[in-house]
Amino acid sequence: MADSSTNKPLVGILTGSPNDLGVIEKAQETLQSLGIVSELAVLSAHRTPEHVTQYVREAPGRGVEVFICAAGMAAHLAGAVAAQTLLPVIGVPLAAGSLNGLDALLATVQMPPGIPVATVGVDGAKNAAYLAARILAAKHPFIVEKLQQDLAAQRKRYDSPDKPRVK
Ligand code: AIR
Repeated sequence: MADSSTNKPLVGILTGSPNDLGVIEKAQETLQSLGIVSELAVLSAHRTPEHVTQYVREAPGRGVEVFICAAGMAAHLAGAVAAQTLLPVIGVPLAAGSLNGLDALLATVQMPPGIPVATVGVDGAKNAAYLAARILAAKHPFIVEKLQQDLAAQRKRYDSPDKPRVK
């Protein structure tokens, strides 16, 4: 039997600074377009580490099954969360600071063996949401349906007869 969408936040989105919100809010919008409720909090691995720990401990009780963690510069938030949970963690390196995201990409993706962070591209908030949806789809059939509809809509945009692939 297909399950129905839920009002529980299945995804917990964290970001390291209020200045990141313009990028990471796209993850929340994308999840919403797929019928997935999420919650979004500004928490820093360096500036508010105790609050990160408290958040990771309490989020599953509200329904969170996947974390998306975004940060720029020395981006340790996703790793710090992955160190404290067995739930999947998706890292979004952000283009903040003079290195334009290369620093955050390496800090997020280069995790030690045994503590994985699934890392998307720099500023890849949308793909973080799609990856979270695909992870959740293994358990929630309503998300499979939403993803199939979304993919069909994407393909339609490229397969329209007035847009030939070869000119
Ligand atoms: N940051 C915040 N705490 C730890 C890290 N790595 C990141 C934020 C932001 C960047 O540092 O995610 O992208 C700069 O933060 P701010 O608040 O100075 O703009």
